[in-house]
Amino acid sequence: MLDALKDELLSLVNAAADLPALDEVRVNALGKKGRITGFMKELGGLSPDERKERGQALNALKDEIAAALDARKADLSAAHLKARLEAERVDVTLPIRPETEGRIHPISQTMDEMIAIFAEMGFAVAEGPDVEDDFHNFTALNFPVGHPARDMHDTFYLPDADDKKMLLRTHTSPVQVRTMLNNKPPIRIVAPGRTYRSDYDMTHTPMFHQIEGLVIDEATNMGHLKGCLVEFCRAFFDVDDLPLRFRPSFFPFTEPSAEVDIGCLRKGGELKLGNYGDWLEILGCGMVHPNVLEACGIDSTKYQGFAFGMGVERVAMLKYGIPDLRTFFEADLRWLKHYGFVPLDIPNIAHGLTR
Ligand code: 2NL
Repeated sequence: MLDALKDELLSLVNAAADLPALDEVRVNALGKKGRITGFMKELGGLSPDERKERGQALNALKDEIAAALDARKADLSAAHLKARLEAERVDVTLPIRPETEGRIHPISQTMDEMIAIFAEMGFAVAEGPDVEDDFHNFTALNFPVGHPARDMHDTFYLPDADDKKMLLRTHTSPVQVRTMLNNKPPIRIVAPGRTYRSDYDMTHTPMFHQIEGLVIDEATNMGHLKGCLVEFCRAFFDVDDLPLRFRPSFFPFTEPSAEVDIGCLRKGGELKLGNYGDWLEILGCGMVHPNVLEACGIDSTKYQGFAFGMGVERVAMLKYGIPDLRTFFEADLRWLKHYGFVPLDIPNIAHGLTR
């Protein structure tokens, strides 16, 4: 009779299609009101000899059913896991889905493109605080105290700290000052970042972006400066024969100083870059003034170098045909969708700056 029960229970165990069904079989066989448990309860009414024989048989049956339940449970669990792994399978090597909504702001994209070009030339990226003091923003850069050039910068002044005049940096030059104070030449860095001037009209916003570059070594000269900027402009604007014109200019922190124009053609409200005889100013540069080197702890009898600076908004507008400066900072989603860049379209000289 126990053999019939055993066969029945074993076939129920093997027929259980999933873990809940299997648990039901377990409860019906071995639970408090289970069938084997029921027979166990009847042992008390048997004679000692019968009880011994019957008890051993029931225990053997119980162990066999428990083992079958465990084995079936292991099989069902493995099958369940396998099914989940199949159903939830992801191919991590697939490219990103094309329907992503976010965009990279044209300013970020433009700065990344510029950094990619200078990085290829061996420049490191340097950063510094937006809140600066008068020494790093002006004094070290050869702006004499009380000099009108300080007023020309329309500086945002902040409450003084520790007797230091504090301000929002008016250019990224203080980053280079800090780099010179903390490092020995040779130095080859670019400093991209936010800058601030109290000015707001068609062509000025109180916050804007600059990228500046600095190269210092024992024999760095104006030929290196020219070569560097010609290579940069041709790579950035993707015009192989783009002509550059260096015009004498003035900055307190460089001597000699120059402004750089690139060749262009203005026709019917459109602008084309190339060798067409017309010129457009895009950046300023020069040889670092000896006073600046000395203020930054560099021996100006042993070292010399060049520096340059340009406005990121201006070149972004030029390269991507964005007509209005103020739209950069309006956070208009429709504008960003139109002028923004797809994430992961990371500027890289080898793959092209934009694809
Ligand atoms: C411009 C012109 C320029 C620099 C920036 C610089 C920095 C140090 C020393 C010397 Cl620490 N020069 N920077 C030099 C020449 C021009 O910027 O038109 N910027 C938008």
